[in-house]
Amino acid sequence: MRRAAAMLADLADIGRDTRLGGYSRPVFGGAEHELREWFAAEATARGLGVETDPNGILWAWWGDPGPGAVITGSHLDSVPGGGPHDGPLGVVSALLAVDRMRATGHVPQVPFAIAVFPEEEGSRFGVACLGSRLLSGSISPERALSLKDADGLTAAEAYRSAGLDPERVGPEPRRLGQVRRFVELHIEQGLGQATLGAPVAVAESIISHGRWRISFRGQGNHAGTTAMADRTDPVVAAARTVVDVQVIATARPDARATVGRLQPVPGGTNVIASRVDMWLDVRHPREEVTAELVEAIRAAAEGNAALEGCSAELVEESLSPTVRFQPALQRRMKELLGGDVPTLATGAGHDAGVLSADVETGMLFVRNPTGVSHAPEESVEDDDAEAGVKALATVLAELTRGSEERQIR
Ligand code: HGY
Ligand code: MN
Ligand code: MN
Repeated sequence: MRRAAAMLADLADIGRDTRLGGYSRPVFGGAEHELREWFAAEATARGLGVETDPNGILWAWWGDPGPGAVITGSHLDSVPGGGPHDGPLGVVSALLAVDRMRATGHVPQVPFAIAVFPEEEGSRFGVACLGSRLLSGSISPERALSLKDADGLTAAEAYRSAGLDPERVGPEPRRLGQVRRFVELHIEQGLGQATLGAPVAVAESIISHGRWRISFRGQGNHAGTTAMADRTDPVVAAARTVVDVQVIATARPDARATVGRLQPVPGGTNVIASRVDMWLDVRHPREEVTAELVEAIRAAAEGNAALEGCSAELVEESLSPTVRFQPALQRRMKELLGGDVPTLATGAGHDAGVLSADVETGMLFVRNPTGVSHAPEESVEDDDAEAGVKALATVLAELTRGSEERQIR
């Protein structure tokens, strides 16, 4: 039986970012396309029937599609300079779980597929979980297709370049209606399991989180001929706001707020910027607190802009409510894996979170020894990855036994 570490090693050179370190695998870019091809080949080699739906989601069916389906899988796109496991560990584990189930002679008694969702990170077009949001109708095709990447290319053009018809992008209620349960395996993005000494954990919830763009506008000018008193410099307003973001979030228990991306325009060393775009990521277990934090940051941005004679505009780009995974499914997974498997809340969003509004969803986490993620240093111990595959195979075998209807309440 192949080990997860060996299969992950097959992907080690795809999308490696020599400038940032780690991996940069934007959706529908060369590297992610190569990974999608790799997945299709691995699934086909296992006799799974592979199809790409109009939203660019890959489905690898073991048997025929149909109602009451059990799905597993994750994503292959990454953040810029991300780690090797965020996404691919769930896809690799799903393929190897099929091998384990087959090795025991198990044949799913209900429709079963591995799904690979595009643009989970939202790193190219700014909206997290774009594929699962399109599938479930939680983003309109019009808005999705008009999203632009850093080069000004629209998602519609990216879909077209990936050989997909933008006209067909949109909600697929019939396809989604066929899915009964979705269990996603993912590296834990935090130190919960390392602290507990648990190689595998069951997800309990995802905290609410969203992304906002704040645009500060001032007057571009010459760095050498403009006296300090005569400037309306949006970079100064943005810089003050970045510090305010930290102060506001630090003052609120369990709050997280981040500015990881900030773009002065035009971005010349000897040029006072005319505009700064900065992106805000805010998260809290309670949605209403996330909203309060954003309002406080909006007020700070407007105040900082006014001090510099600039303007500030805050626009929401994506928002995800707090998700509580299906309690009965959590209980069943814990029973199957030995009751001492912990349940953990997470601060990271996932496609399983988006689909939880329509499908019974659950997640399995694999221990992250350093807790670091969205960075090249992300790692998983080989034996923990194996424990994850084994746990996923155990859960999926049970959910596809067909007789499990009686046991999950
Ligand atoms: O940003 C997140 O929470 C996830 O990694 N996409
Ligand atoms: Mn992920
Ligand atoms: Mn991620």
